[in-house]
Amino acid sequence: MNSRPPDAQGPPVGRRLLLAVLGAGAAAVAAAPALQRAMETGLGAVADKDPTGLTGLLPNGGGFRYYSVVSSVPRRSAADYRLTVDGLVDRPATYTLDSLRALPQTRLVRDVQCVTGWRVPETPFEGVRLSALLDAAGVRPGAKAVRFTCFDGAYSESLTLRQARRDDVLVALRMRDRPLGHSHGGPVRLYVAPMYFYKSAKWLSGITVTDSVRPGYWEELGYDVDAWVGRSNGRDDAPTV
Ligand SMILES: Nc1nc2c(c(=O)[nH]1)N[C@H]1C(S)=C(S)[C@@H](COP(=O)(O)O)O[C@H]1N2
Ligand SMILES: [Mo]
Repeated sequence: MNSRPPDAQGPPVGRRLLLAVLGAGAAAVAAAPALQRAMETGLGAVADKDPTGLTGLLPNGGGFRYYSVVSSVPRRSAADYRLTVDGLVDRPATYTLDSLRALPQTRLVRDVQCVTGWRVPETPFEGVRLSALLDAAGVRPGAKAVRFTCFDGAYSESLTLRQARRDDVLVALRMRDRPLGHSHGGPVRLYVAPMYFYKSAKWLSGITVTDSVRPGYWEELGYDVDAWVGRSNGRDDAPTV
């Protein structure tokens, strides 16, 4: 397999997590190909029962690794997926997957960079510009930030309104020119091209416009809220945009 361990250049929290993961043992890592197959065939058996985060060391296909902060994530089919847009807006909305597909789609091809060190070159993402959903909702004066929530029930993210309106921030429906699979956060994830990949919340279910930035899951644990690749988290990676 073509995975390499995340480097240890990350912030202290990342290093502690990494050590915990490595401490969980080489046997499980050796089982990675089988686990990877299980995830790709949709069984997700072992990954969905691993509360240690060990699965973060596993490849998620094409150089990606699988990350989830919870041990099991419910599946949302095309039929039962919903995305709500609410908070400081004039027109709160609920989107189905079909209604997102019906909106103009933008395709971007950039590198993906995880804050733990791995990078995947030139990855196509495609979806609806977040700015389009914000414009449709009618952001009220005084709004300053956007909060993202996920149907895994635990993860969250945040952007300033200015960041959220960039044209390289997508509500992504496709990755690598295929519909987003469950392990990559499907059917819909956030994609924030210029920032470390933890900003790209998987299993996106809520977009709430707020009056101040509320730090996301990893940001509460010490990662930077302004997560520009190469200009944050004490790292000097080449920018992704
Ligand atoms: N809901 C949710 N989104 C998430 C995460 C997570 O644990 N839960 N991990 C983040 C991190 S740290 C990374 S590197 C990427 C991993 O995406 P992948 O599983 O598609 O490789 O998802 C980001 N989005
Ligand atoms: Mo990450």
